[in-house]
Formats: sequence, structure tokens, C-alpha cells
Amino acid sequence: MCIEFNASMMCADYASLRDEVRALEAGNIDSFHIDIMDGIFVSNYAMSLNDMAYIASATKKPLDVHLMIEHPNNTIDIFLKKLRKGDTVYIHPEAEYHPSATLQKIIDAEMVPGIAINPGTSVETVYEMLRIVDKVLVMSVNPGSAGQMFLPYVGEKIERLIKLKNQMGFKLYWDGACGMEKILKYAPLGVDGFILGTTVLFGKDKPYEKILNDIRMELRKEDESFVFSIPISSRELLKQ
Ligand code: S6P
Ligand code: MG
Repeated sequence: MCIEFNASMMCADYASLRDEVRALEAGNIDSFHIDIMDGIFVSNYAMSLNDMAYIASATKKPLDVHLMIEHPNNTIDIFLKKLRKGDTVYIHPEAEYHPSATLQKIIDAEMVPGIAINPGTSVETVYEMLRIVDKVLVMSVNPGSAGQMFLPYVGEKIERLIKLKNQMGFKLYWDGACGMEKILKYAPLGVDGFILGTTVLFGKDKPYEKILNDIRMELRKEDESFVFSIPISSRELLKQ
């Protein structure tokens, strides 16, 4: 099973964003997670359209855009125009009257459609959408900020989604308070990827490359069948 690690860029050092992107690439980060907030759906503002566009221009790695905005259908075209085919866009179904129509826009733009679900949103509420989307991002903290505590009641929902993911055809991602203990427990159970923020990746006294390699090594100790992404330079070589 291939496990992905995505960097939550709202936790990065904005004084040197280009260097942050390079350092994360050196650690073979799988994608850059971009938290967009509108101050309405969540009571915070994190990254903006321009931050997202800058990171898209600074890397060839995919973007993983998490829209925490009310009625994304009204403004999603602005975001889609600045993204590339193959980037992922998550909307919150809780924030939209007709989320499947908004997901269709993402699909039509040849991007990867995803739903992000709040800790209090049940699987039943989003059940039909599980067939439409390629990815489900489970929030294990309430959306809006980094550095929060894990909400233990989300664990059961994740286990239910793991049972549905093959049948419904989606990959499962964990967002919020994600540390080594959670990765070691939930990757073997079937979570495909983890959004890494302040809990394990940012603001530590170690290079990102070392942290990411340590996580991968710990996982390999658990189970040798886990595989990870290859460096972008090797990917480029394979194409030649
Ligand atoms: C929260 C956001 C997340 C956070 C991430 C930070 O609204 O969607 O992506 O940035 O959870 O990680 P941590 O480890 O600080 O909770
Ligand atoms: Mg997020």
C-alpha cells in the first residue's frame, strides 16, 4: 500500500515560502495542502488564492486544496482557473446546498474531486457522494486552525470509512492533529494519506527531510509492504 504525506502549508514559514517548498520537496512530500478559509464557514482566514497560486508556480508536485468556504459553487471557478489538471480540490458538503453540482465542476476541470467532512458530520449524510469523489478528507479537529487536539470520537468514523473505501472507490485522508502514533495506527488499518502540520512536521528543530524519512522508516518497521513516493528527480529521469 502506498502511503502519502502532504504538507499543511498554512503552518509553513511565510518569511521564506520558496525555501519551505524546496525543503519539503527534498523530503519527497507528496503534495502541498492548501487551507483556504473565508472567515464565514470557519472563523479564521488562513491561505488566500494568491498563496495557492504562488505555491502552484513554485512546484511541480500536486496541490491539495481544502476549501473551507461557504457556498464554494459561487467562487470555485476562480480557484480551478489557477490550478492544474490532477490537483485535488476538496469542498465541504456542509457548506453547500448542492455539493454534487460543485463536485461536477471539479471533475469537468479534470481535477481530483474530494469532500472534506467535519468531525460532527456522519457518514450517512455524505454516503451518496462517496461514489462521486476520489478522495475523502476526514477532519479529526474542527476546521479553522492548526495546532488543535485530536477529537477521539472521529476514530470510529474513520474505521467505518475504511470499510467503505474499496466498494465506493475513494481514498481516505486524515487532516488534523496527525502525529506519529496516529500514522502508525491508522496507515495499517487503511488510511491512504496524512496531512502533516504542527503536530509532527512544522516548527520542529529538525529538517523536513529527516522528519519525513523517520516517519517512513517507522512505518516500514511496522509493515515492509508500505511504499512511498519517489523523488521528483527520479520521476523526471523515468520520463526521459
Ligand atoms: C484545519 C486545517 C488543517 C490544519 C492541519 C494542521 O482547519 O484544515 O489542514 O492545517 O490540521 O495540522 P496540525 O498538526 O497543526 O493539527
Ligand atoms: Mg486542511
